[in-house]
Amino acid sequence: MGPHKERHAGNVHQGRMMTGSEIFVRSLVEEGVEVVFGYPGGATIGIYDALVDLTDIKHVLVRHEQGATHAAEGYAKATGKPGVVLVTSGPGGTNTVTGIADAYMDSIPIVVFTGQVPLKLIGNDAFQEADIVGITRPITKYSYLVKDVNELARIVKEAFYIASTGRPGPVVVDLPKDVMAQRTTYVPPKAPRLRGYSPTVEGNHKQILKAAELINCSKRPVLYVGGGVIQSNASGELGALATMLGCPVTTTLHGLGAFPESNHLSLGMLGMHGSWYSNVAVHYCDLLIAVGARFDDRVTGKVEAFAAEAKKIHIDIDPSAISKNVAVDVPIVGDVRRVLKKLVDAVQPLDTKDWLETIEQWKSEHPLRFKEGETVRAQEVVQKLGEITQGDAIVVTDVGQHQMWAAQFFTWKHPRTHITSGGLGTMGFSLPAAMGAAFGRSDLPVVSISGDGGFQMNLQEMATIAEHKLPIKIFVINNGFLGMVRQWQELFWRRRYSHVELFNPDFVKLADAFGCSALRVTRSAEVGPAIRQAMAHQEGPILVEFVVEKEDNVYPMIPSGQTVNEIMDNPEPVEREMEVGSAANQTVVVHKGHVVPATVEKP
Ligand SMILES: Cc1ncc(C[n+]2csc(CCOP(=O)(O)OP(=O)(O)O)c2C)c(N)n1
Ligand SMILES: [Mg+2]
Repeated sequence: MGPHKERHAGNVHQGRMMTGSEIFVRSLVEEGVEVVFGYPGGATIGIYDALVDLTDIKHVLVRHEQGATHAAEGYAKATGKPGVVLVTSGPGGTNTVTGIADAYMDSIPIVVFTGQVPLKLIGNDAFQEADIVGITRPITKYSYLVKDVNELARIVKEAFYIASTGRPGPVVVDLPKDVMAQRTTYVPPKAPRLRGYSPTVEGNHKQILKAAELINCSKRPVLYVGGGVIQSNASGELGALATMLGCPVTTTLHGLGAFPESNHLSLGMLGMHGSWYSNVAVHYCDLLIAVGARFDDRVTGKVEAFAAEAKKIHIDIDPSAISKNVAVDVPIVGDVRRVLKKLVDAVQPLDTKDWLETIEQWKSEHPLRFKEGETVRAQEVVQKLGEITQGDAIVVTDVGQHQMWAAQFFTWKHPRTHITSGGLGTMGFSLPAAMGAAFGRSDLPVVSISGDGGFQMNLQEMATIAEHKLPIKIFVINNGFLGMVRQWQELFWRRRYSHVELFNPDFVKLADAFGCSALRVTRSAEVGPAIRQAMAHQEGPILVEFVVEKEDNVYPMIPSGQTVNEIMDNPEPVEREMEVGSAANQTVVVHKGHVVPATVEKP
């Protein structure tokens, strides 16, 4: 029984005969579900009937099932609780596939309930039949086809348990129409005990001691932090370890927010579009402590060359993530938070003064940068948003150049405030995911940032957002291009642009049609005032279209599959005064793109 056992699902009570649909709804209430993102149809009409009298759970009628899955993901990321989706059979199910794959790649706990044709019709090419369990098998953590109403309550409980424990992920539960119409008595299910599934949460003591030994003799350590730190609510423990060691911290795209970027130990994001100094620091570190991260290829580039000389510790809840891409010296399987807690007790403060000075020097010589002019640049939109909100906002980005600029130029401060599609890179993610986040959290403003391309992939959810008067700030970064693809064509395909220029609608008029306030920004001077106006707007959503430089590029960039030696830094000059401190004698020679720090002895 969950914490909500005192709650009742409408007029449904234990003891009497109930339909599968009533048991289903009751089970959701028992799980403490607050919001369901759904879309009805023939196969789920009985379930929708059971929702009519339900007051404990809010059902949000999305405008497309893909929107429902991304909304569930946004809700889960912002709250830490599983997101719930309810769709009909056939096309209802297939429309959820992208969102399920997205949740699988980014380890997001969602439970997707799909209607199904009656059991006896399965396999008959029945109307609106699709084998959703088969279709989603490679992209789910687990899936169920419910064949007996007496198993329904147990299966729902297990589905939530599997989605949200261990390495989280999506679970699909397929609900045949006839099973949902059968009657039985509701028996509260016991706590799940599943053969072959018991995630290791406590890290192995000996391994933790081995890791501590490596840490205690390191001179140039780097903490490489992924989304697992946020998923396990371990930011406090991470901060304690970094501070105690004086160890610089770099995060992946999904790790943003796990460690405050205002801290001098922060290196910001690493990887293909990470900061110059984070990638160089990882290259020259003598110890890499990977925490809740998976050595994704967008982070490592050419794996053999990634922190090649460094000892490596890898802490992760998922044993299959260990040494999958990069072999490590000390693996620790367990819940990141519990492991970090023990590790803090086993290590000693390090003398990293020289290492941090070298890094400061790199930061001053190769900062993330852009030049402001008369026209608008996406970087400045994000940077001003960070300044105006002081980092106190949930920012949900889409996929493309604007996503990378947001990662780079917003000063990330809190966990669960950066939400994006990282693993799958799903355009169209931001708007529905922001909607899900806004249903889950009202303590912080929610800002959706999309490109002009991705925004058009799920813009139907504008209707849902307007209907519920969600005060989401919808920023559309309009560069008139599928910018990220254009950048690759410019840099690696001799600027032969192929189908990347966009013919766009009038975004302001479009917002108006949905009953959403809107404004357009075309000059740099208007950026700050427009953001302030949007942040102050409380009566429902507001869309701001930022018409930005058409052909701007994201830098630094390590081309796909290459090494830090091939890093392309921003051609724009460094304008800031160089800080001259005790590290003044250290020079970093960048020569034909090769990085040679003169004073760091090679490990
Ligand atoms: C569903 C989907 N289709 C195609 C892509 C490939 N893709 C990655 S970024 C990108 C361009 C995105 O353009 P836009 O939304 O305008 O953002 P910008 O890069 O211009 O900021 C494309 C087409 C993708 N990631 N997702
Ligand atoms: Mg664009």
